[in-house]
Amino acid sequence: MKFIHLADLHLGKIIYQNNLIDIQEDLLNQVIDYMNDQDIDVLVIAGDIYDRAVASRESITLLNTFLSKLILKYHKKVLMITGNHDSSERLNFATSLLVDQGLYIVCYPEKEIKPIIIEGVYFYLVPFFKPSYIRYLYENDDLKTYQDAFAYYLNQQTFVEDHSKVLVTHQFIAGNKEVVRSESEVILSVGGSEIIDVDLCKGFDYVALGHIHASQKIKYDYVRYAGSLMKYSFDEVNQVKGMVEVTIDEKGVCSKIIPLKPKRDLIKLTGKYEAVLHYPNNENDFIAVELLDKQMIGHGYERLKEKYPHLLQLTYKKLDIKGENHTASSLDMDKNSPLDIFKEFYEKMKGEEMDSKSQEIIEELLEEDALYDAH
Ligand SMILES: [Mn+2]
Repeated sequence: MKFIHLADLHLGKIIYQNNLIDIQEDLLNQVIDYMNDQDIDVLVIAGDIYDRAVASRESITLLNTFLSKLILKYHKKVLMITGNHDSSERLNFATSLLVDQGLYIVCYPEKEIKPIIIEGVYFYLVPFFKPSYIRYLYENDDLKTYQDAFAYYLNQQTFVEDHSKVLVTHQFIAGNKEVVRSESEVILSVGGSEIIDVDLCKGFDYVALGHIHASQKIKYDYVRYAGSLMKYSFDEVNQVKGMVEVTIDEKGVCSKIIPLKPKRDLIKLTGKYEAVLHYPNNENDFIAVELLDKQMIGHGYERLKEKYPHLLQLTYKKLDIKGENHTASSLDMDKNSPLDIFKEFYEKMKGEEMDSKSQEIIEELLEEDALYDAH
């Protein structure tokens, strides 16, 4: 059988005040076209459907249209889990609506996973969870880390032995090699305690991952992040974005990325001002310009904006500055506590010290690890 593995759609995402919904809609239509052309009947979405817990009206409409087309019009099956950006409560309402037609949405980890069986392949859907949820589900207070909770959760399950099986999850699964990260991802917890060892996923024929925005395999050929639907930050400009096509047959499992072409791409242009001003193309794209000039260019932004109407960012790489550097990177991240760093940031942004009431709020948030929830 063949299926498409997508993740991190982040519908409704806004970058630099630009709503990406039209581009996302076009990309999702490309997914539908490809599935129809290639006669692929199953779509797996490994979490982060929406960009925000409170999804915008247009992103809800877009998802509804997308799912209705796939399921009601083209009779495809769609398997979905929630990611850390999604609100389980908000996606959960739809879970039973279209089950008979082939829409499976799992928003909370089930005590005992009920696999979805399609053409003899067993799909196990594990939505994003924090350790606290598994502690509550099994009344086991010993599960402290993401790794503990994930290992325990898988251990509670009985997986089929004599059939191909696919695990779908949005936890941060990593191997011994560095994972390619992006600025557009949200860190789940400070200090890397959210990382789960990929070897816990052994025994599956394919592991469909969401959460990390660069499409990549993790240690094994069959463990794969699909990556985000499109580039969501300028550090992703060199990544290939798209959908992963997975084939499972008697020969085994293979997967390949099928690139998707956005109507408007994120591009980074580097060079001296005069050169960048005369580069060909890219007038239609979202642009970050990195100038190599040593001096600031008067009205540089305005003039570049005439050439690139969707210029979003202008930085200087080699500027000679005398005196203090006021960029965020001058903050001393190593020496200070998270609270100190936040205070310094606050002062730089607001030009005044944080009052004690605000400080209390920030302390509480840091303590509860609720900074993550706010995303
Ligand atoms: Mn994401």
